[in-house]
Amino acid sequence: DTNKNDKIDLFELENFWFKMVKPTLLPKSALLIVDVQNDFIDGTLTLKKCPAKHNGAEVVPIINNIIDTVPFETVVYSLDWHPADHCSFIENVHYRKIADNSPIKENIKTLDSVIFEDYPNIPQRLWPAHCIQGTHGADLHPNLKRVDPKTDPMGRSVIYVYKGCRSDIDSYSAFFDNCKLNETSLRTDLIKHEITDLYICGLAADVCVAATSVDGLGLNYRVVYIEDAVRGVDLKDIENQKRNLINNGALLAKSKDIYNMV
Ligand code: VGL
Ligand code: ZN
Repeated sequence: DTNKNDKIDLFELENFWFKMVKPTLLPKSALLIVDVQNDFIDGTLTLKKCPAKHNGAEVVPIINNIIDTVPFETVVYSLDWHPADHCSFIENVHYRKIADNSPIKENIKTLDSVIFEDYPNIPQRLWPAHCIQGTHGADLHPNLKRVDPKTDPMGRSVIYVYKGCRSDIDSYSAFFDNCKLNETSLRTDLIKHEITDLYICGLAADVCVAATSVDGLGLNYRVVYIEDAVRGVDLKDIENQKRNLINNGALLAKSKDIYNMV
């Protein structure tokens, strides 16, 4: 009878949808949590002391709530991961020669930009020593939820990406160093999971979140910037970077709306 046929059709449609159509046609989304590390929250580069006076800890419950409620395909944790002699540390500025064309040559202060004489010959902003490999300051914030792919009820995969690991060049983006000479493992890992869409949040909005978003757009990912799940260094820079992202095709969203998008 027709009733039975309807049931069979529905079963087959469902199978067809989940096994064939969804994997080939529908986007796959990753949550990309940028640098939610102790040093940016209550450590050496605490955002509380930067011009915007933001409290980085505020993103932790917001991101945890996203993790708890939204069925992303993959969750990515990026980590700023510097050797102790890293070129971005104000403490190390005298280890390297300042170039003649450096915008600032003496009385160099934290947050100033300098050009060093040798490679890579681009302005390097100087920060207090932070996120030194293996230290407590480089750990993810203790309250940030770590998705475990073995036990995750939503079956999500997890990617960790480490950046800024070489002493002679900085890396704000989780994809490339600041000269775009070297690439991290991130793009390869996203390809493995067939990710098309990136939902980006974390620290700092106008530095690593912005750089990662711009590079994601450049690699043809669809990028959603989760406005209430970021905190940054400088209010003007945060606004300028946001505008730049919109001009480059990013979407802005609030965390409460993400559930309906993934
Ligand atoms: C960052 C400054 C220096 C960031 C990293 O994660 O936004 N900011 N290194
Ligand atoms: Zn850094």
